[in-house]
Amino acid sequence: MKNRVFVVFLTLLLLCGGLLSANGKSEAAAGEGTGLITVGYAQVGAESDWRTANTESFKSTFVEANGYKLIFDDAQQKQENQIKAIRNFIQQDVDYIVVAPVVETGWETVLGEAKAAGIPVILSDRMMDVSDDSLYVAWVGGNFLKEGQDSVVWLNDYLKKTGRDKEKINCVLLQGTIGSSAQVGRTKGITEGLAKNSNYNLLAKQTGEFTQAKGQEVMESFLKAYDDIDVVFAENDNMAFGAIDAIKAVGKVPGKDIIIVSFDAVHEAFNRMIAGEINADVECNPLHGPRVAEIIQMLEAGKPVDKIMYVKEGVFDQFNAKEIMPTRKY
Ligand code: GYE
Repeated sequence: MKNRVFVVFLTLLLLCGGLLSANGKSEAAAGEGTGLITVGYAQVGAESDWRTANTESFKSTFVEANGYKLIFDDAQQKQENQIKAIRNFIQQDVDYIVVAPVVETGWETVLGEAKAAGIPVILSDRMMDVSDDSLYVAWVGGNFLKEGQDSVVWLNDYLKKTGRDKEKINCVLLQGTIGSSAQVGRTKGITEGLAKNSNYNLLAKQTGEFTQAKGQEVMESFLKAYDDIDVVFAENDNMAFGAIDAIKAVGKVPGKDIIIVSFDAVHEAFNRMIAGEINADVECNPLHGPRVAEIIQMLEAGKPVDKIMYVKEGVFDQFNAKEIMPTRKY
């Protein structure tokens, strides 16, 4: 009899446990029971080759075999979608929230909610501009201002090498998503760099939203408006690919009639440099998955982490692309 009562009691207890984990903190509870660390990643979208490589880096790092459960959200380049995703992660009581913010501003409220829920937020790739930096634990990404500055330094050297450093040089700029830190930093670096030399004339700048289609469209309008463009700065490779198509369509030769300086240095950009269509490419490394995992492991071990971590990046051009290409990982 006693045994029977005990068995019924045990069954009830197990049932209760099952019910509890089946409601409320559903997703995280699933992670909890398995000992996995649950990570919600609010990704920007799928606008570029860089972004695809970044997504792949997270998906291949945050796998069960490494002790993680990843909840991935693609915001389709919309901040409101990212805010929704973050709120979802909070509701699911994930262990960590990772955000690659579409734009820099407008995050205080939702990050405040994550903080109140006791969920650490890690920023990756793009930065946020928040008044209280205790709203996030750490940020890791590229130094966009330096990237912009490096692109003009490359152009200065190239024009000197090709004997054009005394010429008047007309430039156009295809910008990324306005208000994203990748755009803000690169635009600042480029425009300030150009302003240092009175030979440079920045004819126009406009956003191509970091996409190939929009990059092509904006370049077509630049080519209609100006018949004497010497240099295009494209704030990412996909817009440069679009610009190349636009330049070819008006019968000009990309890389020769018009110098193209781009950002990211993805695989296809190396092909284009080898073909002489892109003259130079400033590297931006998208492989942040392992970097964020390292931050999480430090936090799990109770160790302090650096608040801001810049990834070291280089500049490649049509002269060294062929030699460097085999060493590239994205
Ligand atoms: O340059 C671009 C992507 O934020 C650094 O976003 C990233 C940028 C990258 O769409 O290709």
